[in-house]
Amino acid sequence: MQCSAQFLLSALSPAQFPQEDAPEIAFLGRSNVGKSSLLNALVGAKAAKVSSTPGRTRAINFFLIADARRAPQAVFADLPGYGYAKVAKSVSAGWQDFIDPYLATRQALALCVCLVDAKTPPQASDRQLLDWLRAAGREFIVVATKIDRLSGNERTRSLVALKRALDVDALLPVSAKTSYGVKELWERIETAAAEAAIG
Ligand SMILES: Nc1nc2c(ncn2[C@@H]2O[C@H](COP(=O)(O)OP(=O)(O)OP(=O)(O)O)[C@@H](O)[C@H]2O)c(=O)[nH]1
Ligand SMILES: [Mg+2]
Repeated sequence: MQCSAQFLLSALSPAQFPQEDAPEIAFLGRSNVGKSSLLNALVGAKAAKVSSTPGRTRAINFFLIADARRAPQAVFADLPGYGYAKVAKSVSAGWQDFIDPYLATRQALALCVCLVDAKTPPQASDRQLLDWLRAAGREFIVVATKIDRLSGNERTRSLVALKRALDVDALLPVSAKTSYGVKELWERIETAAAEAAIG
């Protein structure tokens, strides 16, 4: 998809969230899983900051996505990572203060893109997030990131183990490095955004 991404704002409290006038896509996952990188791969630009220091993204960063050819516009929300031991308590406290409320009440939220690392064994924190989203009735897609780091056999094994542990039927393998799976993810995002715009 030909599109442009424009940084909108960083929010650290619900009062700072932008107006809800376009379908929103949230990127969720543990620190360092590749949220910002995947967002950049989708828009084909370095919109979101990528860092080798886990826990760098502390606010919800909102980006306005404008498709050159087609409506609707969308907003991408890059959320802070969770579940990383080295991340300061102040960051995990942020989850209760503004990320839980965001996920629970945000009307514009059309799809949660949940990222899990293809090379890391299934994590309890990922399962907890998915169970939370299921209970909240949120639509989500689970993607396995950094798939370029695994060989064919490792890939298959890892995807089977992740699916079972996370109790999901489908898992989309992606790589921000090679763009593997990025087109399929765009299709899911466009469908969710279009449905939200209509409904
Ligand atoms: N090989 C490979 N490395 C990746 C890929 N995606 C991200 N990385 C690397 O993983 C690290 C973390 O990437 P980020 O995109 O900053 O991860 P994040 O989830 O946004 O991290 P936080 O904002 O700290 O929660 C960086 O060193 C990236 O270069 C990928 O598809 N393949
Ligand atoms: Mg990030």
